[in-house]
Amino acid sequence: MPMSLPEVTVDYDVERIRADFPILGVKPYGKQLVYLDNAATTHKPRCVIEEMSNYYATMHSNVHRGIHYLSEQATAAYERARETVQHFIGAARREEIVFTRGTTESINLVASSWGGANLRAGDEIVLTVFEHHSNIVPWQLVAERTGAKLRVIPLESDGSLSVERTLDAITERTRIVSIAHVSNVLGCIVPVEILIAQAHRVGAVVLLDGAQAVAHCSVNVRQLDCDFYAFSSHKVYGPTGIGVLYGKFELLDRMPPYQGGGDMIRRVTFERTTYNELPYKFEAGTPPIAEAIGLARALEYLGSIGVVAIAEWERRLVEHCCNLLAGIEGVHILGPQSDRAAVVSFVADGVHPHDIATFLDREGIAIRAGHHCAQPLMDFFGIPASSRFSVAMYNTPDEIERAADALRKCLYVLR
Ligand code: 7TS
Repeated sequence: MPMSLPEVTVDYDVERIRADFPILGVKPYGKQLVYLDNAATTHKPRCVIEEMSNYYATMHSNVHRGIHYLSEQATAAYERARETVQHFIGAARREEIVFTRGTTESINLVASSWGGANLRAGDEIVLTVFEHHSNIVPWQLVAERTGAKLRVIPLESDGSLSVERTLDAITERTRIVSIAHVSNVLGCIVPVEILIAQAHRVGAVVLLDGAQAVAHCSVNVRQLDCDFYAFSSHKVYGPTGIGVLYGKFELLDRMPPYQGGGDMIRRVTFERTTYNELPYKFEAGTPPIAEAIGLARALEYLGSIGVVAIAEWERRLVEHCCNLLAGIEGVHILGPQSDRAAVVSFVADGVHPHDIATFLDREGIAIRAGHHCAQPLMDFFGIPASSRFSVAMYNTPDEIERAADALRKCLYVLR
């Protein structure tokens, strides 16, 4: 092994953390699992699984409607979950937290509701080349409806985002800047403060796609002063099927409903319907109750370990990974190596990313290969796909070494 181990944070007990995640005991093909597909979804600690199971066993009911014991218990737990999310991301008010199905729905909600009400022909929606498809297509849909245009901030040749070019793209025609806080392919942490200030200077609003950020860096929406923030529970150790849209109260309050149905109304007649107050105006139908409770438990768990400690641990894992991959002939890491959170994507001369992923899978190593729902970024690099290692709080230097060794073996066999 050519590289030295990364320095281990004194009080970061990764083995204790690993013991909290039952799935890490699964043995694919009889091998020890090495799970490096955390950018796709993270695993769930036992406390989240138990919290959801306990909810179904002891208090399940529909929320906000039944006047009975179970419904009151369920409603209280669901609303407590909202407050946990509020405090976790530093929102000023509980009404600013809307539960959605995930990042994708959160962005669609803003594009459709805010975009539909505020965008006009000639207005510009500013994005970057590395956006996930779920932060591109909703904007294309609303652009078609309104005549607004997408303006894409170009990347430097190494895949980095220059501050100058970013500031140049945000002009008096900009109505919204919608950008990933952390790229799911490059792992770059975007210096969003500068662009938020510039957007506000020209009277535009900012949506941050935090799908890849919340589990890996501390996020405080009030300090950031972003107008909207979107993230998914399943990428922060919580269940699938639920996500969050944070929006500033004044903005959400002025926006029209996104979907119609139960719970989002105040009074319905065939002539005219009036809408419920925030956040219920945006939560039509029976919400994902157990999932909200599971998400809150996941955030408490994340908070108990500490996002700063996790970020430091992951930074060392990623640095170790970059060093090991740089030592393998014909392997090229996508994007700059600095300011990178949890994600390392790469291509290898002469071997297709899918073949790499398949080979590693047989060694018990789960990675991702493909376009990562970022086809414009693949086009920018002139590649159809890439391989991706993405880490979480429970990964170890030893796992990174096993993955790098398996990659070396794979390239030797397949080249
Ligand atoms: N935005 C970013 C930056 C993402 O990485 C993802 C999912 C989404 C939005 C959509 O999140 P969802 O929970 O609504 O699906 N990214 C990935 C990925 O990189 N591999 O699988 C899913």
